[in-house]
Amino acid sequence: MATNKSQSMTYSLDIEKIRRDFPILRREISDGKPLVYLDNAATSQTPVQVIADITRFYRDHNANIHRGVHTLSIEATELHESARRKIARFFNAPTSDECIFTSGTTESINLVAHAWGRQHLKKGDRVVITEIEHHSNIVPWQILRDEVGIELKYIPMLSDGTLDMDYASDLITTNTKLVAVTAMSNALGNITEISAVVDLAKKAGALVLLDGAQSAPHLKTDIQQLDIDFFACSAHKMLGPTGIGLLWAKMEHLTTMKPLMGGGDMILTVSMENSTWADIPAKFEAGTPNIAGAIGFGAACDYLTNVGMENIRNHEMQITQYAIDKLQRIERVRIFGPLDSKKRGGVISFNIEGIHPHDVGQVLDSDGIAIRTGHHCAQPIMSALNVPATARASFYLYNTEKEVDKLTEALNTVIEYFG
Ligand code: 7TS
Repeated sequence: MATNKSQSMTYSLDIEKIRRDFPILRREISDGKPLVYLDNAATSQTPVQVIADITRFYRDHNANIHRGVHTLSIEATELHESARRKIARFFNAPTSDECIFTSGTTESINLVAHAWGRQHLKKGDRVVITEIEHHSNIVPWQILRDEVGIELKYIPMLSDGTLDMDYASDLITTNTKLVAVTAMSNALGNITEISAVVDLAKKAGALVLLDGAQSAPHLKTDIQQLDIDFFACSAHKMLGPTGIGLLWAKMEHLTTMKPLMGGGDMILTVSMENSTWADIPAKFEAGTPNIAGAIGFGAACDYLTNVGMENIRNHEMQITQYAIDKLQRIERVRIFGPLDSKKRGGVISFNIEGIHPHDVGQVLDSDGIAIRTGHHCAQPIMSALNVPATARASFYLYNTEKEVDKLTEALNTVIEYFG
């Protein structure tokens, strides 16, 4: 699966071997066209190793966790908690107790906004986000603003989608309590200069939340090195199943946060009058969790570790640059975001002058090519670019230059077809 078995001088991954782990990549679409899956920023595909671990859980170990003395429950609990430890290791979290399972990035950010925000923020406190956020890192803060009266400010983007850091330094003042930013834009692919944001936040005494939904699958993430306070990501974008994600937070914050949901598994004692809370992380995980999902998330982390995050990043930079160079040669194509693949992940948003992105997406689908079109849940970016929507191709470890060739050939057909 891993390195040194190059198909060519330029690849550091054995892509054909990796592709064999993903049965869906053998699918055919629209009367026998091989699937070209370029919608990885929306969700990634799942390797057999992850599917096998989920299946094995249901076949051999299925039981509820943390509550049984019987063998299956003990096994299920151990598998669930061992997944938590794997995930902590993958992100270099100081302890797995700080890793809260959520349903995904959206729930993780909402948990911070409501469980931490309501507890610690008051009228007039400032929360700084950016113009390039996904809606899930905008809307929870707007809800909190309307409830509590916090000031919500946005770091604007420059014309290439990078953040205006001069503006940011004026915005991040001493009444700023939290800076919440995406590590990588899902609509443009830009990689945020996290250390610059963290420096400004620390100087102002503010905490930092990093939305890692797009970065975690593609860039090595070392939570301790990043020196942040909260980190959110989703398993389904990093080869894992849907409906499971991570909120990591420093223990000092988790200790002061009230639980958002009450119920089974999150209590120590319950009387008719009141209740006391279980230890962290259980305090934030009310109810029967997504046990199979957590196990699949752990298996996805194992898979990515075996391939090597640096190999994945190198492959994606190469394929993204190849795609940018080819797309630039098509006359009516406009690419958004930086043109240097070192400054972005494997996401390319583009438009073809005079043709609606939805039409582009539909014609590509008839060729078996899956891309996403629309506002990508990042409407402020669309407003800043003054476009209603873009077409977006997004790559992952199993995509090939041949697939990029198919994309550009199909785009030429789209242009011929619509004129
Ligand atoms: N943050 C970013 C940067 C994202 O790209 C997404 C999902 C989310 C948060 C929310 O993740 P979820 O797993 O909770 O839904 N992004 C996309 C996308 O670009 N296309 O579909 C989902």
